[in-house]
Amino acid sequence: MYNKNSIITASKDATLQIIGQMDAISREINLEVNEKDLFNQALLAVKNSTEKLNLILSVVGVMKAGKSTLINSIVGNQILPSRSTPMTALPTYIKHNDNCSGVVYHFKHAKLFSKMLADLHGQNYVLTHESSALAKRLANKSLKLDEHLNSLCDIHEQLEIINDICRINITNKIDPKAILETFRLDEDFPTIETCFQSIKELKLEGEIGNFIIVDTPGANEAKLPELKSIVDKQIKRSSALLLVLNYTDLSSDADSQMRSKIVEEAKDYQDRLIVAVNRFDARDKKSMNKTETIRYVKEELLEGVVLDEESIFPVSARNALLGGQSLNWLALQGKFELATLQDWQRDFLDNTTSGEWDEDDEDDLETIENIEETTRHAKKLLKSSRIADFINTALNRAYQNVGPDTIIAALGKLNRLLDEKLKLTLDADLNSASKTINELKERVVLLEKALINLASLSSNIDKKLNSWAEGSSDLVFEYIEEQISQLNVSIGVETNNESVVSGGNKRKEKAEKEAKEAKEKLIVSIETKLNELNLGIDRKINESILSLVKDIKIITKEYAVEVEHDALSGFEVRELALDFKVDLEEDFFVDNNDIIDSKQKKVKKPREVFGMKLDWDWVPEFVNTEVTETEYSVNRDLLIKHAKKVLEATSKNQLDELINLLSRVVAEYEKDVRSMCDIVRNSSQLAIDKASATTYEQEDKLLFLRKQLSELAEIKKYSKEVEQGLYLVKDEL
Ligand SMILES: Nc1nc2c(ncn2[C@@H]2O[C@H](COP(=O)(O)OP(=O)(O)O)[C@@H](O)[C@H]2O)c(=O)[nH]1
Ligand SMILES: [Mg+2]
Repeated sequence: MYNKNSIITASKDATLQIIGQMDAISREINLEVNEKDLFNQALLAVKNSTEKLNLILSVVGVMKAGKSTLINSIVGNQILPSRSTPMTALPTYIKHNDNCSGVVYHFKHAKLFSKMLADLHGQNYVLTHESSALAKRLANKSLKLDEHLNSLCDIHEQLEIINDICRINITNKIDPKAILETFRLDEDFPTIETCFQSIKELKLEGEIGNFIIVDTPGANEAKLPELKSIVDKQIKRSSALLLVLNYTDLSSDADSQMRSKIVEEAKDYQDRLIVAVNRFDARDKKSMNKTETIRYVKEELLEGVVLDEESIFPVSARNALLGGQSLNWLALQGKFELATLQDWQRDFLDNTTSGEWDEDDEDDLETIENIEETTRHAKKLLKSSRIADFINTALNRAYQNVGPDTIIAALGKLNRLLDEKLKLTLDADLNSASKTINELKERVVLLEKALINLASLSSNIDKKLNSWAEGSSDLVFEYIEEQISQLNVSIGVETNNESVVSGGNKRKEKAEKEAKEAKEKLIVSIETKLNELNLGIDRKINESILSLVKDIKIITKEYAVEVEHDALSGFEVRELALDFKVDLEEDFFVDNNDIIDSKQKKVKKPREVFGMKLDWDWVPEFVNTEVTETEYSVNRDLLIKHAKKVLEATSKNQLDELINLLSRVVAEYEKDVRSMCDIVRNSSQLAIDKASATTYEQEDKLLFLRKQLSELAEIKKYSKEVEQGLYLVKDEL
């Protein structure tokens, strides 16, 4: 045999332990600031209700459904004002206390509200309702609100003031945040403690925990969004719900809005939802009877909610209250006195006489005197209200289940927090952690590939430069050979051939003179051609160098772009690589001032090509001198051979110098390329190191998150077990 209380106590401890674990996990994961706040608030609320084992039965329903009246009838006293104008803005807590003979009110934030009241007074705030309690306080400069009160009259006055201050504060945007932050937990709301008549009569034994009924403003009553959110949060915190529907207006729009909200939240309440169909006294023969009403509510109005017919009660809160109060009064005071007749007593008398009670009527006055008759009426009214059935089954059940239900509700809420906040966030964290790792790993692979590419780029450039250096002297020779073999200079003296053959000495002399002049002309022409050739060599080498440089720049740039795009995004290599410059162009362009005009033939200015001097003095040797020939011509083969020989013999050093110079430039260029490559390599290495470090970090995080997730699964399993144990306790009751 197990003991109910010990199981509840153990479950309570287990639940608190779960709360502790969830709190610890929530600190370690990436909940957004806002989410974290909501989570902590929700967790704290569950913790509070579990620690105190508070069963919070929130009474919800549209304005004027009869919520306050129903609560009053449960308490057996007009503990709540039932107002004709919608005034309630905040939930009011009414706590059952077996040992309380009267009423005890406490409000934790009385000081804060006194200050707000004083502020309103300081601003000379003008109220539209001059008769309101707040207006009177402002007029009397009575600005202190009490933390504790014992008279219903004072309590109602303070509740009205607190509600009005909230409304004014929010409407006038004085400090709505302060209001929102004040009402976060159950203990923040004004609470009235009293002994619930109906519960006292149940004479229950062995229950653990507190039974608290909360009067909430109707869904259509707390119009300001800030107030609505306070009420919504309070309802979410409650461990059981009492939905009050209005029998006379069962299918109204406002009601249906409320109901769809209930349907939505029903999964949180399971067997902790009770429905009262109030104003059942308005039933006539044509309207739905009890059974039909219950069916209608279950099958039509609350379709989709897990709810048994035993949890739906057509009642008349007003008749219950009138009947109950009258019986109390008659038992304690004897009879109603005309001189001290209270409003509710008039209502009761009205009711007993079908609304025609008239104090000036002798007969009606007699009914007051007749205690037996009045008592009979009161009993009849109470009976017709069907409140006894409601209280006996519904409240009895709720009250006895304060302990288990509070913990079950807490567990339900914890499970929801677990699924909706912790697990979701953990899953997201886990996802992003493994995604980051994969991205980093991919990047490392790309970087390694980039480094391999860099090595091949480097050696490619090396090869290009070497082969260019090797080929450059051949290039010069080939060019000279090509140009000279195409040399076709023919300045003939052939026009004089006939006279040379037939003429005498004088003619011969003249012919020789002409031949000499022609030869000199030819030499000048050849020199001019050779000078052009010289320039051609310049250009040729320039072009060759430029295209080499361009080539190298292009492949280097391509490499840099590829590396940047694939592997180094976010690193600084890109700029360095793309800004990489070789200033070869200017050094190697031909200086136009160097061109020798053919008219300056006497000036044998040696041409310098990259430091190599080409002297054309030897040119005349290769012009034919035979005057008998038909034309003077150049022996090209000989010229080429000689040019090569001369170049090889006399200009070997200069050519070497040229190659040296080019090599130096190439080396210079290579140095630049290498330094760029070094930068790329270093940055790549840096990125790899960084990525690897981050990967380790992320892997640690991943491991941690996996552990947390499995812990959550354990908690969930554990809470299910606790819950099952509690249902066992409930079944035993
Ligand atoms: N006929 C009838 N009137 C009721 C009943 N319950 C409440 N009322 C009246 O309906 C009005 C609003 O009731 P109240 O409890 O303030 O509704 P609340 O806004 O839901 O709190 C009051 O005038 C009550 O007297 C009932 O069962 N039958
Ligand atoms: Mg009310």
